[in-house]
Amino acid sequence: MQQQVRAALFDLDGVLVFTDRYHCRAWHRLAKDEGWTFDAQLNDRLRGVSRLASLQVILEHNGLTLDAAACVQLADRKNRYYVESLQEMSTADLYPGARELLRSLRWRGIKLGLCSASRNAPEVLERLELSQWFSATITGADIVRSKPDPEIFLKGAAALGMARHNCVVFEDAPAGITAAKAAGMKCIGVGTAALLEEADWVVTNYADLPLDELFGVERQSAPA
Ligand code: B16
Ligand code: MG
Repeated sequence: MQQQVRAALFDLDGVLVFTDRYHCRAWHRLAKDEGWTFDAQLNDRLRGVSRLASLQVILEHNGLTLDAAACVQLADRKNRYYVESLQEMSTADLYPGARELLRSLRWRGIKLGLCSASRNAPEVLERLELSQWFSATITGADIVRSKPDPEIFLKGAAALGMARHNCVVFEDAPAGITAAKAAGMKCIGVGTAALLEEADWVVTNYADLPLDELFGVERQSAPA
């Protein structure tokens, strides 16, 4: 793998930043408005799932079926609640060691891409001053098929001018790992091994990653 890896494709929520608590709060507020049941366990099922698909999971859990126009309105309202909370987001929400990992990979000459289902990903990256590290950003707005479809990672690789076998994906959601494997890429699962069986490696602490072994030691210029 050492010779081949030239690019890393990062998921956002749960990999670089803990936006899940803000998503959870926004869904919870919408559920309260509407008199629906919503809890932390249900929120766990929404990791890496697109906005409208997340709404479907919540509706199903509540035994509800709504027409497409009503779903769009509800999803828009949840998004307004989420966007409001971006003001509160700070470096305290960063995954520990994430910024250091990005710096270290760039220092090794590894190209970086962001591949997140979140249409708000560019704003989150700006807010946390992470945009500078990424040469390409692909979001839910750029794809037709959500993870576990490989589309988002294939687009990320293409945007970086990389072949699939040159890319390694960092993902926290089982559907994202399935997507990475379907794209023909190596995958580092971020979280607990039991949930991320399909991943090639699993890590909880980025400081434990054997970077020389995985990415080589080549040094090139990186932003300050
Ligand atoms: P938005 P990721 C995902 O981010 C979140 O995990 C998921 O909870 C959210 O519903 C999805 O983005 C869409 O986000 O409503 O902002 O477009 O894990 O793919 O980085
Ligand atoms: Mg994620």
